[in-house]
Amino acid sequence: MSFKNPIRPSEITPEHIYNDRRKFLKSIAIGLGATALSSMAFAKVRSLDNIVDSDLSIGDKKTSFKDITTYNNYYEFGTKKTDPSEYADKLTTDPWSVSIDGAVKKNKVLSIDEIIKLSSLEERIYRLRCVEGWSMVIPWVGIPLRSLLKHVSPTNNAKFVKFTTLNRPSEMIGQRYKVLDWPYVEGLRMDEAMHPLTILAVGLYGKVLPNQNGAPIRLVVPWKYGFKSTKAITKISLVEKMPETSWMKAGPSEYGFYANVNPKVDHPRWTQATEREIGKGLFAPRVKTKMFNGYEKEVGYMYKNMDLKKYF
Ligand SMILES: Nc1nc2c(c(=O)[nH]1)N[C@H]1C(S)=C(S)[C@@H](COP(=O)(O)O)O[C@H]1N2
Ligand SMILES: [Mo]
Repeated sequence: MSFKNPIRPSEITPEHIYNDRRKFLKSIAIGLGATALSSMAFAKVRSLDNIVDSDLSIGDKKTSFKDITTYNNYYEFGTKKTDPSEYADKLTTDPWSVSIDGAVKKNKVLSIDEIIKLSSLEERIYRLRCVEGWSMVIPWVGIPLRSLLKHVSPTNNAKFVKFTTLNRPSEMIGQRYKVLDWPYVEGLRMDEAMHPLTILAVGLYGKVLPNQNGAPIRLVVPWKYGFKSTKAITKISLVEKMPETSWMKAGPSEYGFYANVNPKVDHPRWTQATEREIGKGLFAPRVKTKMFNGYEKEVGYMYKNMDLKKYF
């Protein structure tokens, strides 16, 4: 399956024109006053410049851009791996805003640009391990989720973070079928959300995130199965009770809230001890899955006294 429309205006416009245009838009915005700035749709001219390398990247060989963008799980566009790359270009990602509410000092609605400005953009190379038993190594571009959460000042009642994906069946053709309870909902415990490894990704391979990978903004939690990494986020709520996620509703005995990568706890229908690396060919031997996807040292403390067979 071919990758239909990866090119964004920011990539096809020569850099100086693009920068001038950006300055121009900014000057209009200033002319209109500060409030206009936040409501203007900057997403199209957004560039991912000044990306810094992160110490938290892994050194593994990256999966190709083609594989990362044509082998996807994104049920809003269908359940086949090639459906997202085929149908996700229909999604309008501009304008876009993310609302943040619940147990925070003040509710906020932020544009992608405003979110990006909360912290420096980092390249984070992470292995994405899908619960289905395959993995990829992806160079994400994003900011730590904790930068955004600190910005909204969570109150003491914030125990969990609930993420909600866009609900727009007119553009997300898979939402016309009730394969999951739409909109897609996921969640993290507060300490997991605040962990430095947890990021909001807005790009990959140095470019603006392709729609099939969750544009304009998606979560990435590298020690958890891929389904925790909510795509096309429109709402982030800080809540007191553990949110019931779409996957828990779909199959409570198969998909738990925690979803930590764990080679010792099998899925009821298949093993989690090994994984197939996408891009290595069908005959390449499966590799051993690592506890917490290789981050036991960094994240193990959060689950110290928990029975991981029970809290899977
Ligand atoms: N909104 C939404 N987010 C989603 C999914 C989905 O179906 N809908 N699938 C998840 C699953 S199962 C995986 S493995 C990853 C895949 O991310 P990628 O396609 O960018 O590799 O996205 C996750 N995020
Ligand atoms: Mo997955």
